[in-house]
Amino acid sequence: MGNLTKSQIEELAIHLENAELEAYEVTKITDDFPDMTYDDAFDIQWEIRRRKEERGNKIVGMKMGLTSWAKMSQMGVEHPCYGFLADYFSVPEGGEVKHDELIHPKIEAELAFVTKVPLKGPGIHIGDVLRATDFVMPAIEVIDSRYKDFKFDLKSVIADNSSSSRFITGGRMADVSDLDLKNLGVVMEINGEVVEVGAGAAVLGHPAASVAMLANMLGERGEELPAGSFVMIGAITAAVQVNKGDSFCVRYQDLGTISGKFV
Ligand code: 0L1
Ligand code: MG
Repeated sequence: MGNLTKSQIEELAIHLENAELEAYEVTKITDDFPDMTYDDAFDIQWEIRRRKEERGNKIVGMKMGLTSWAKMSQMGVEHPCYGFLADYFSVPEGGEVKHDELIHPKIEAELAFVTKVPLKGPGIHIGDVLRATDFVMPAIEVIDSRYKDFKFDLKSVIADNSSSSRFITGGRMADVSDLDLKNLGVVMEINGEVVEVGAGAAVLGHPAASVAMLANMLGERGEELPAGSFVMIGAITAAVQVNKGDSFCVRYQDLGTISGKFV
C-alpha cells in the first residue's frame, strides 16, 4: 500500500533520476515525505526504470544491495534491497570509469549469476537458484548514492535504485557445481595495495540466497527474473571509496580478475 500520489511518485522519480544523470547530491527523500511506504519507494524506482526504457535505454540486469549483515549494520538498515542495471552503467573489463560523471563513487567486489530458466517468487530457495543458474562470473559494482554523504534510510535508498551507477564484469565464467561459492575468496586492490578481502558466505550466508531473495522480492510485485538474467548478488567486501586516478583490481578464487581505472 502506498501513501504517495501518482504525481508525487513521478516527481520524486524525476528528482532522483536528475541527481543521477547530472551527478549532484540531494537529501534523503523521507525527510520531506516521512509517511512514504516501501511500496512507494519501489514505485519510484520502477518509475525511474520506466523513464529510462522510454528514452531507449535497455535494462541489462539486476543487483541486490545491502546483502551482508556487516553492510546492513554499517548503513543502519535492516533488510537487503534491489535495483536495476541500465545499459550505460556497464563499463568494459579493464576500462575506465569517468569519476566526473559520478558524485562520490565506491567499489564493491561481487559475483554475478546468469540464469537459464525463469525464477518467480514466492518460495524460491537456494536449490532453485543453483538449478536455474547457467553460470557464475565475477563482477565489480560502482555504487554512487545520490544522497549527501551516503546518508539514507532503506526507503530512500530503494527509491534511488539502490545506489546503482556502474558495473564491470569479466574474469572467467564457471558452473556452480565447479565452485565452492560459500568459501570463494576475493581480494580487492586499489593502486596495487590490498584494501579488502572476503568470501562468498559474507552475502546472506550463501551467494545463491541473494538471487533467491531477489526472485522472492520481485514476486511480491508480480514480477519474475526471466531466463538469461544477469544478477549481481551484493558486496562480498565493504564498499571502498575511490578517487580520480585510482586503479583497481579484484582477484577472484578460480574466476580470474577484474580491473579498471577511475579517470
Ligand atoms: O550493496 C549495495 O550495492 C549498496 C546498496 C545501497 C546502499 C549504499 O549505497 O551503500
Ligand atoms: Mg552492490
